[in-house]
Amino acid sequence: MSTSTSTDQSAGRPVVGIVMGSDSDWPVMENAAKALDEFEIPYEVDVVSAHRMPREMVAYGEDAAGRGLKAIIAGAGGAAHLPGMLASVTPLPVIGVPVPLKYLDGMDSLLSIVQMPAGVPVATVSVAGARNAGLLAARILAAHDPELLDRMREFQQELNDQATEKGKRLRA
Ligand code: RP5
Repeated sequence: MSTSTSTDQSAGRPVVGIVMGSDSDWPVMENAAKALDEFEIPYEVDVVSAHRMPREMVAYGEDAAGRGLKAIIAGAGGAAHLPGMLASVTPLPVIGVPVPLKYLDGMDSLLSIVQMPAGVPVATVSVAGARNAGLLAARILAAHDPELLDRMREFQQELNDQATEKGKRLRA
């Protein structure tokens, strides 16, 4: 896992932060990075553990908007407090990714992330749903970026075409 990187395709400053509680989360979280790569969205990657490095975690959340980030994707497993704690200290949209661990099939991670108190939203994707987290971040950015919006429409058309083709093959 690389830290504080932007994509190869884009030399721009990171606009999405991908953070996780441990480097052991990376096999799941790299799918968020791959989705952002597909849309040439610059991002940064880091380990920011809510429990093992709480002061750094608060600093990351507090500084994120000022550093130019527009959204944060946060993944964690088990007692997964990272997305919610980041959402409590940043005004940016936070997308939470429940990472499944050895026990409980990710239910512990999911429930830790999704059950946020009113006023502190986290957009929670499915267990191990880091690809959708990346795509959701792309949509958030696309709302203010007509070019990115067009690319998202193209992507949706590709999904449509692929599904249609699969139906055709089944019917043949
Ligand atoms: C969580 O504890 C991390 O997000 C990770 O999913 C889990 C286990 O971390 P390691 O013990 O593998 O570093 O905070």
